[in-house]
Amino acid sequence: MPEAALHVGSGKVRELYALDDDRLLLVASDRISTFDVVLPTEIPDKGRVLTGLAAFWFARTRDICPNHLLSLRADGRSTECRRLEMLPIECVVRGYLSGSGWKDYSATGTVCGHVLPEGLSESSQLPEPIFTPATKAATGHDENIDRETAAELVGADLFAEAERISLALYGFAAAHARERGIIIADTKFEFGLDDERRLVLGDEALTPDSSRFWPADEYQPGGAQPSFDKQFARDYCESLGWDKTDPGPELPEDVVAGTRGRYVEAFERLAEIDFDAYLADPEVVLR
Ligand code: PZK
Repeated sequence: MPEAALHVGSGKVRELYALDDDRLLLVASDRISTFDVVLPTEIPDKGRVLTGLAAFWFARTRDICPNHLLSLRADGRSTECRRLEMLPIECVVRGYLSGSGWKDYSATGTVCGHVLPEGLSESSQLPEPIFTPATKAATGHDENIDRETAAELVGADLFAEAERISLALYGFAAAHARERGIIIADTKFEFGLDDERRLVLGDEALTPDSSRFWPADEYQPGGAQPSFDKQFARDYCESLGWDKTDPGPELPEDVVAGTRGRYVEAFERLAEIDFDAYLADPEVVLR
């Protein structure tokens, strides 16, 4: 655990500490959530996979956008990062219709003000990726907002830049992943401003916790898609008839092992680095 660092925040599965005035430590735990509930059983190394994958993307997208990464700690799950002034919007990009995007399209034919073609199905690929900002709602459930509302929240210039950069990041990562058998259906970016008011990518980006990863070889639009990483855990939870309220069920060891294997597989396919090499020296993802 971090020495002499003040705890400044908790996510469902991550913790945030202040190292000093300018630097934060983001620590990814091995906790997993399904159906919005954090389960009592951890997935060994899940936090290391997510930390390593996010650092891999940060290293490879520096030309598209600067990011908050300062260094990776030897534990493989902790990222030292620049403290930013975070924007009050979530920058979501969708290449496929799923989740709230599918829900909104089904009801209105639009998502965040984007008028979409008629006749799309659940999980359909969109004609082109769309930027669908959301607010960080206090309930924990983000709320989709239209472009005008988002532009009022951050200003028209920053909105336009966040949209352009988000679409560029998604386009790069989705193409890279698709060539390696993974569909990144959608993803959420969080940006902040540095002391010179430049837009900087923060948080954890392009991981299975901040995105929907689907196995490309099983892709079949017209219904929900299996999750690349969480499907074993979801199927097990569904098989119990659990009502999806807290507390969730303990996972048996075969489900834990299978789930861990899927996280490691996503890391190895995308980064093209052995996960054992990452554990031995996390900085391999930055080279
Ligand atoms: C920041 N969060 C969300 C993430 C949590 C909470 N570079 C930054 N500068 C300032 N603030 C943040 C970041 C980042 N990243 C991120 N909240 C504030 C969050 C993880 C765990 F508890």
